[in-house]
Amino acid sequence: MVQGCEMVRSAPPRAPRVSYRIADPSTVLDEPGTLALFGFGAGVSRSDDARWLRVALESIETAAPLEVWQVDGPVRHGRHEGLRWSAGAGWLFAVLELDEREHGGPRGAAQAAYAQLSAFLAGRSEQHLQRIWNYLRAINDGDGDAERYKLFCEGRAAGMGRCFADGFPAATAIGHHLAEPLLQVYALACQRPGQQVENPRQVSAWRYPSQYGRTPPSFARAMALPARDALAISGTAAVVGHASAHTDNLPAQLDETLANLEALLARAGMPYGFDARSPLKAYVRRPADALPVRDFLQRRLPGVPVLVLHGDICRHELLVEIDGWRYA
Ligand code: 3EB
Repeated sequence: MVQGCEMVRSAPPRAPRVSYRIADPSTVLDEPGTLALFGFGAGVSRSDDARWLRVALESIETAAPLEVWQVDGPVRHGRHEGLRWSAGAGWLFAVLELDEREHGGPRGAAQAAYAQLSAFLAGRSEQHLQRIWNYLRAINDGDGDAERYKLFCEGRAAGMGRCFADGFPAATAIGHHLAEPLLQVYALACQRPGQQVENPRQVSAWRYPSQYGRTPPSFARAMALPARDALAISGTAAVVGHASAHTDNLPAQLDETLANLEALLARAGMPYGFDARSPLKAYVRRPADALPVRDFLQRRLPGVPVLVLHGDICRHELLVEIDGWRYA
């Protein structure tokens, strides 16, 4: 038998566990295996720990939980030219926060963020991007191709470079309401590639016609993580084919969004429905929709952890978007 030079391949790393917890941030950061920790809105505390991110979206809960990502081994963390990162057990978390004013607007900021992330990943063993979140201010401002979301899509495509060699990651892009034009981009990458999953009810985003922007959005509908033990689900809304459905009709948009989520689970070979280990986030454009959305989800997905956040969806006619995780 020829002894090849191929490296011995161990099993792909087990998916990070994602959960919502009411806890003290420093206690969670001290737990072994904490890869990343998120607080939501202006009220949360500050920390210099590279794994801590204050997300620029307000929660509708008065005492919002933290979101915790934990892996099966020790975690190291650091900083690299404005990027913050942590790594352990085959996984990498990276976050960038850019001021658009230093990059000439949303296009330049997105391009800089994706170029920096791409360059950083290229030097890491965990270079397979699985999942990415993007939060930018006033996402629907501007008309036609000058809408800020569309400029963001152009900059993202220009900056992404090699980190998309495996195909696009699963993603979310949501508008925040801070006064400052802050672009937050954070990502989960792994030593091994995942598998993109598309939705049979929807046109793939990168094939959207040009009415949605000169540069189509670059994301996959979901990513099956390398060990096939979890599905990372992109922001999912009432989009059927490439069209927005049920303009201004919240209950109908919620029904359509759930149908899209169920179709995605089926295509990925995941068990039907969601459970207590499958945390979801619902982003609502109008604060008054937050309680109806939470009630709808409690009724239709009983026992599923849901965090409802105030955020604008990238098409002005969409009122709600849902993303999250499904564990096998
Ligand atoms: C959609 O289906 C809704 O630009 O990264 C969802 C998830 C949406 C991610 C992105 C956009 C993005 O087209 C919008």
